[in-house]
Amino acid sequence: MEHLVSGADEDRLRFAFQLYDVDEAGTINNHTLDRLIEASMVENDLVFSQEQVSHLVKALLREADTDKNGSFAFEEFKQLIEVHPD
Ligand SMILES: [Ca+2]
Repeated sequence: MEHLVSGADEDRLRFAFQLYDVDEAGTINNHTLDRLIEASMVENDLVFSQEQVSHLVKALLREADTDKNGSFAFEEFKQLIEVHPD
């Protein structure tokens, strides 16, 4: 399976990434990802416990943190969004 991101989508992704890259370190850490997931759940009227969110974040990190440094670089973030387009 090949996932292609159009130029517009990539721009949107980069914008979203920069929004969450609050310390402008070029990476999104697991705490930021916690908040990101909670926010997207509220948008979708889902209620998960803190523990469930934390499990989900760990699972996402396992899946997409390809260099295993505990945070998402843009390329890793992009891969994550392509795998989970919602
Ligand atoms: Ca990483």
